[in-house]
Amino acid sequence: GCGWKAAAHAASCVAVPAEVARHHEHAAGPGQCCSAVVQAIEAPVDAVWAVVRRFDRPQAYKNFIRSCRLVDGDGGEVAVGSVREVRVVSGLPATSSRERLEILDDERRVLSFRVVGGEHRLSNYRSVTTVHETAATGGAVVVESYVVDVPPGNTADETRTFVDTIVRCNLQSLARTAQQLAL
Ligand code: A9S
Repeated sequence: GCGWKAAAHAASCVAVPAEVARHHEHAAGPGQCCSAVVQAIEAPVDAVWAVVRRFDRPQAYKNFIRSCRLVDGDGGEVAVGSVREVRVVSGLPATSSRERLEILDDERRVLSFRVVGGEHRLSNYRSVTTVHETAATGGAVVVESYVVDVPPGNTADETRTFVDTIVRCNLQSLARTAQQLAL
């Protein structure tokens, strides 16, 4: 599967435990594609994780998201199984996305969600985000991998280019947000 390469890349900069790297090994089925993006961040790992872990506040760093609300929340408590509905800024081939929290591991700093609905072209999108400490510099490395259906009329390469661009923007914005937080 893919994603593994990015995890291996991260593992060469930081010590990524095998049980965390394993989360990035996606099996893309027929008609699907997957990829991963790695971002180094000059902020403490706790500051980065504090932003990433807020499943109810993706707009804190994802600039394509205009608003977010929890659906079926247990009084707003975020837990595995929580579903959020995000509204998207204009200019994208999308208006909304409904996403379910699959993994929230504060100890290993792993978050994963799955797209379960909405008005967009990324059916069955699932991503895994892990945050790692860089021992030498006191900074962090984030690895985000995903698998998604290739939309009708597009190629796997086009889909990866589109999604990689969004994920890279998100992680660059995450870097700025976490660095601000750490000041
Ligand atoms: O939100 C993420 O973590 C990652 C991605 C790739 C989100 C993509 C998106 O939310 C849009 C930005 C709206 C683009 C979805 C689900 C579909 C899009 O077309």
